[in-house]
Amino acid sequence: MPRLFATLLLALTPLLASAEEVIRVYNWNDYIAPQVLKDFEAETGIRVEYHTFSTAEELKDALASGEAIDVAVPSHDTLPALIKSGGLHPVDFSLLPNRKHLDKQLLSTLVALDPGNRHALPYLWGAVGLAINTPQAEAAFGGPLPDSWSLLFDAEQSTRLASCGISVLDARDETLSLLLNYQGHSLARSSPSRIKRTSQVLDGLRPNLRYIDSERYIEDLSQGKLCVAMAWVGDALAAADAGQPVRFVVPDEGSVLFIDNLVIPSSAKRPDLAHRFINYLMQPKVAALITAETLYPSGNADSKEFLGEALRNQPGLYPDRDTKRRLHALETLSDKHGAIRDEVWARFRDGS
Ligand code: N2P
Repeated sequence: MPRLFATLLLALTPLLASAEEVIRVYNWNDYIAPQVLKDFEAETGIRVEYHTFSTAEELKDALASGEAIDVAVPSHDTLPALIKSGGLHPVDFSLLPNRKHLDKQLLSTLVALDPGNRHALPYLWGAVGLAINTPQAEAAFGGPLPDSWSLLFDAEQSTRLASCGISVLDARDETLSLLLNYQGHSLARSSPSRIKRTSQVLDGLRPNLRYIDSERYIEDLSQGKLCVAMAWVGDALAAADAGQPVRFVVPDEGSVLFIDNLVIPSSAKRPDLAHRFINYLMQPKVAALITAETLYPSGNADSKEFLGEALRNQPGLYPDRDTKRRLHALETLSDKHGAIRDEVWARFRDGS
C-alpha cells in the first residue's frame, strides 16, 4: 500500500528529524581537513555544526557565554584556568581507545597543566616564527635579512620593510612573550613596569604594520601581498605550498610553541558524541590527513607513518633538533600578569 506508506513516512519525518544527532565544534580557522568532517558525518550520521575562531579571546568568550559547545580546541597555556573554573569535562579514557596513538612527549608536557591528562588531548601544535617572502623583503630591506625578531621589534628595520607589507598575529600572549624574549626576559616573570614598557617598542612597530590579524594573512602571504609576517607554522608553510618564495624562520633569539588540544567543555550537550568525534580524529590515518591539509605537526605520534615521504621530511613542519632547542612552550600567566598584558595589548591592537 504505497499511499499508506507515504503517509506514514510523512508523519514520521518530524520524529526522524528531531532524532538527528548533532555536535557543535569550535576550532581555529584553517585547522582541519574539510574531508574529515564529511567522512565523520557519513560514517556516523552525526552532523557537525562547525565554527571557527581566530583568537584565543574569541574562544574564551564563546566558552564563557554559556552556549553549548561539545568540542573545542584551546591552547595549552589556557588549560589551567579552564580546568580550575570547572569549564571542562574530564574525558572518559574508556571511550577513547585511539588515545594510545598520542605523542607521549606532548602528554608529559601537558600533564603539568592538566594533572593526569584528564581533560585535554593534543591535536596539533607548532612554532611561532616569521614567514618571509625573501625576494620582496630583501628588495625593500636593501639586502639580506637577519634571522631575527628585530625585523619587527626594531623600528628602524620595520620602517624599511613597511612598503612590502608586514603583519602581526592577533595573539597577545605570543606577541608579548616574543618581544620580552627578544629583550632577554620572560613575560610570566617580568615586573608590571617592564611589561608596560613594551608599549614603547610596539608604538614604533604599529605605523609600519598593514594589520594585526591571524586569518587575513594566510591568503595575503599566499598571494605575495605581505613580505614579513609573524606566523604560526602551518599558515606560513601553506603560502610556500601555494608557490610563493616564502620561508618559515624561527629566529636566532628563539620562539614560542603552542599545543592545541581537543577538549569537551562543561557546556557540552552531548559529551557522548563528543567522545566519538575526538576518538575519530585520533585515528592515525585521519590525523595524518589533517596534518597534510593544515601543515601543522600532529599531536598523534602514529600519524607520521601515514604522512608520506615528502611531508615527513618537509623542512620546518616538524622542527629539527637545533630549532627545538630554541623553542619553549607559551607560559601560563597569573591573573595579575594577564591584566597588564590585556592593557598593553588593547593599546597596541585597538589604539585604546
Ligand atoms: C591556524 C591556527 C593556529 C592556532 N590557523 C595556534 N594556536
